Amino acid sequence: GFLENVLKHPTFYNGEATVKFIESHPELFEMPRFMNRATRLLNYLGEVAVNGNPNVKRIDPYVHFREPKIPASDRLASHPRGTKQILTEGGPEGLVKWVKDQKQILFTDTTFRDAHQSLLATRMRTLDILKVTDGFTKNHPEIFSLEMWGGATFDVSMRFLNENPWDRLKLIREAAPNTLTQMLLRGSNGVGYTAYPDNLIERFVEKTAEYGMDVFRIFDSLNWIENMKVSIKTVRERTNSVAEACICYTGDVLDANSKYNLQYYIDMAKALEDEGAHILCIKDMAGLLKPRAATKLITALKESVEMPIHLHTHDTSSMQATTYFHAIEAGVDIVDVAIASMSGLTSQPNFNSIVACLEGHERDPKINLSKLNEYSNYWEDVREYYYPFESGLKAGTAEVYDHEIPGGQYSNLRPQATALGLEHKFEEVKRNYAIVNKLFGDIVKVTPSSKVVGDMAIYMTSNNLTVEDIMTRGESLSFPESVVSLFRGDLGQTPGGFPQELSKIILKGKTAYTDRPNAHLEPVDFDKEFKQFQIDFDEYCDELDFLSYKLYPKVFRDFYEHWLTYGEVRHLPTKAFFYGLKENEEVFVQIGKGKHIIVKMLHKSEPDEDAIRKVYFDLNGQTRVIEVKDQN
Ligand code: 3PY
Ligand code: ZN
Repeated sequence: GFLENVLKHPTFYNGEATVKFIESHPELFEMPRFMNRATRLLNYLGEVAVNGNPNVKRIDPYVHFREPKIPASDRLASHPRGTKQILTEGGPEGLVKWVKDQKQILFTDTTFRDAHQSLLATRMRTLDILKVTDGFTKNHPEIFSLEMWGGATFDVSMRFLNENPWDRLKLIREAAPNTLTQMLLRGSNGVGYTAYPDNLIERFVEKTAEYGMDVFRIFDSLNWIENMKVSIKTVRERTNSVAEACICYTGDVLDANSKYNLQYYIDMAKALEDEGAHILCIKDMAGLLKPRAATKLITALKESVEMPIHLHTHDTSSMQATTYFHAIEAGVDIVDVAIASMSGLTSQPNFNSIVACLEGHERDPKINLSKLNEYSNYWEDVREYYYPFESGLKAGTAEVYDHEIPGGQYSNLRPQATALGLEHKFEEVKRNYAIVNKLFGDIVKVTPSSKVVGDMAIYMTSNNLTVEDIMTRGESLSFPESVVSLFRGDLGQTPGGFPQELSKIILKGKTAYTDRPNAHLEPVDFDKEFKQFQIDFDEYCDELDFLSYKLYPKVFRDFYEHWLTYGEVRHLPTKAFFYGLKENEEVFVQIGKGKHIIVKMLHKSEPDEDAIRKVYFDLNGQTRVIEVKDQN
């Protein structure tokens, strides 16, 4: 430890130590912290060696990992100019003007966020992203933005990856200084599943912008603009970033009987423009926008609003590249794609193939395809490390047009049903999902409203309930808490309101409210609560940790405790993080700028009478022993 270092130091030993001693020998402080960091990582590797990673439920001994090859780039060269410089120089208005002046189609790459959220349960680690961020943005400075934060990544990174989400933001920002960063923000629900106080949302937006966020894609899970206003206003008034406001696409705009008809979209687009949105996003979270519908919708929106239009979809039906071609020909400005090996099905359409097929088109983006393919190969090999989180979906489905389940939820729903013993009833869960949607009055379904519909569909399936059962004997049923909360008004209002008869049944005499959920929440007293926070945790926990804590108190606490014992596990290579080390396997771990450790696992002992195993490591040439209780 520290004292030992001091006592052994020759100056001290010879009796010459002064008050200045410690100040002039900072390495003595460095040393124990350095050792401590390494020890904590050994604690983690010891724990995984004995008990496994608690989130890896299924290990396939036959899976073979390949070493992902990082495409070549000039590490020392500076980044070519990109969209970030356009924003810095011209502000959001300058950027908007630039977008409108471009003839070629622009791309947002979702590989760092929605692609893995929709394919791999949001489990992509910062380390694997960072290995290619610098090179990718040097090789592809023409990309409009990188969607790399927000949505489910905020809580999943703490909950399952034991990583600080703010570190991810700062590190990607640093590695991509020429490209716009982009996040998904659920309006007044922030990056959570329920409404937060307005001043917490404001502070969250300000800090996120301050630490590197350029484009805020803001939506509401019921398309209720009231829930988006605070976010849009904060981005506009307190940051230099871009407010991109969404309309969540629902139903079929070709269906004249749907309440989500062309006029609905035009009205909402104009209303968002009036709120000050810089860019309009059509957020097709379930992949319902059919090719001919795209022509109709994009053409009408281009005529109705001045803002550039950004289209987001999921390829659940396998038809969405065609939708993009129609949208591109109708004048859409930007589309969302994922790198080939991380695209398709519940993820975004295939970036590489779309680039290839646009060759010679009047809106040809002229992107270096062979380089883009190298990145696809990198991600293909990285993806293998994440096999326990694959959804197992094999092909596109036309059923999505009936059930309208968002991409991210669709890949989760089967595992969720399986966990509840409903695997054999999965067809019924999907059917009930569509039935619940109708029952609730045909609502927008996206996080968190989609979760409520999913909860209700599972509840009906597991209890063998029909709509008639609910309408006739609903008084005696206890509905999922999320359903009661939706009908109370906690997620806001839906066009046309919730069906009244059902509302009475679900609320059982409680009254619903129709104003903003945030109006019912106590504002955060930042000065007072932050002081208490630092007392409860420690003085090194900063304002960003405080925001994590306010958004997810329990998740943050668990994450913090994990960190105390196991340290910065994000430094560990992904294979070691999920599967631990085999005997005599050695890993190189970069634990800071210019600092690394080399760890080899030597051996683990049999458990003793208290079920304790000793795990022997070689750490930079010295043998270290970690004791771990065997939980098996
Ligand atoms: C999220 O809110 O995380 C989404 O991806 C919604 O589509
Ligand atoms: Zn999405």
